[in-house]
Amino acid sequence: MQQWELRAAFAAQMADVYGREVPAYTTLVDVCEEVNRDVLARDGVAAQRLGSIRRVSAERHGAIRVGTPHELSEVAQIFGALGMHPVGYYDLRDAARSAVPVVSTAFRPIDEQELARNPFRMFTSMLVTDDRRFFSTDLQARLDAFLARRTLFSPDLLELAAGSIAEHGLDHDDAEQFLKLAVEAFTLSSEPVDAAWYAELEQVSSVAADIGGVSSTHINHLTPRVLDIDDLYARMSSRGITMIDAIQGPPRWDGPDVLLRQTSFRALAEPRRMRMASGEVVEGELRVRFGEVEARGIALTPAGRDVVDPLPPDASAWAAAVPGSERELARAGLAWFTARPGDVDALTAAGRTPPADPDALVDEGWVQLDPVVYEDFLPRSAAGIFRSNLAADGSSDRSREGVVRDQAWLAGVLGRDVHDPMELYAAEVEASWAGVRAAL
Ligand code: OOG
Ligand code: NI
Repeated sequence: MQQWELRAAFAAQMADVYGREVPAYTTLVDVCEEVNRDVLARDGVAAQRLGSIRRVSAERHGAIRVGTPHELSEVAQIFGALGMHPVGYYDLRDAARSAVPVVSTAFRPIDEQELARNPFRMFTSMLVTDDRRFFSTDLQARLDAFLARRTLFSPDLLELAAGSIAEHGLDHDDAEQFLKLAVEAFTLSSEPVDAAWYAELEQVSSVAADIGGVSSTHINHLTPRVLDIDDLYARMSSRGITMIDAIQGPPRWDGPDVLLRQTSFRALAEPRRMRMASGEVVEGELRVRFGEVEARGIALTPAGRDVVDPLPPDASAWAAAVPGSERELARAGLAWFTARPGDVDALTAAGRTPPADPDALVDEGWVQLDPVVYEDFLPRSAAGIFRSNLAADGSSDRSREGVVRDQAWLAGVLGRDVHDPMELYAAEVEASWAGVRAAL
């Protein structure tokens, strides 16, 4: 099996497990399909401007959380086996009012063809245990010791992953074994949770407890992609599912969809066995997982991000500051578009010659532009999504210094390049223009 086939199989098997574990996920996927069908019927070809309905219907992202740099590097190996590479660095420790003590990246395919085959991506967060705003030296020492004792991924799983990285895939038997072990590693464990330890970490943050309070990891959510997230939000609400109070990211407005809009709902409490101080194991429940849905738009350039990032999520503020059509966004250099040859034969037959200026090439019809879909995440939205599973805000001491973490640190931990999303978009756009110029 090639890496993309492994990736597609992993995503499908993970969805089976998660759908059984969190039944509201299945409802969400059903409602997404309804909305996508209706948008397709209403908007026709325009509905597929940002991806074929085949890709959009199959598209999912997952989220997982780990405790240590070592665990994160193992995650990189497992996803590397699926052709997913670390892209972007997100620091959620001060991204919003109630910060969470993690830094994150996303593992995803990076080239266009691989994305088209299967765009599965995994938002992956790591606990920062030495951040004094959250953890005292005493709590950090006990947390680090707890994390050092656990093993999330078996040697067999990691060895098979290394094989897939080296050989760009696995033979049939190894592939089956690899998928089985990988899916198991992210399935909710039935091991009893130490109630006192979990509660102590919960005082700091529910996210810290979810990561460091248990001896295994699990998928937190799986997110389908929808073509009209406002419609989805209304339909889920009318089915009696309480969504978080706002859609994260850009507002609904009259211009093209850009970046990423997301919303979520808290999952129901799930039964979890708890070990009490007396040693007795009782049936308890925890409420840490949730449902999330997203709508993807056009990727913005750094100049575009400078324009929209400071804006409030308000349609009139957007209309005043952001050009309202694809053509204007492209002309202003605010969003990424790939180029392909337009009516070259007709123009040539009419005795015309192509101008040098890229805008003139587009205006005269030599070149057609296609929007590049945003394949990444937004730290502010991610922090808002994290909030949706926080029972309480937790407590942190903002007067203390945070420990410095950045993309270079992450690359060191992973022993791999962490790709810069903007460089990936820029390279794709440049390659398309090189092709067009050759054709002209
Ligand atoms: C991740 C929260 C962020 C997204 O899509 O932005 C996220 C988590 O809850 O582990 O999933
Ligand atoms: Ni998510």
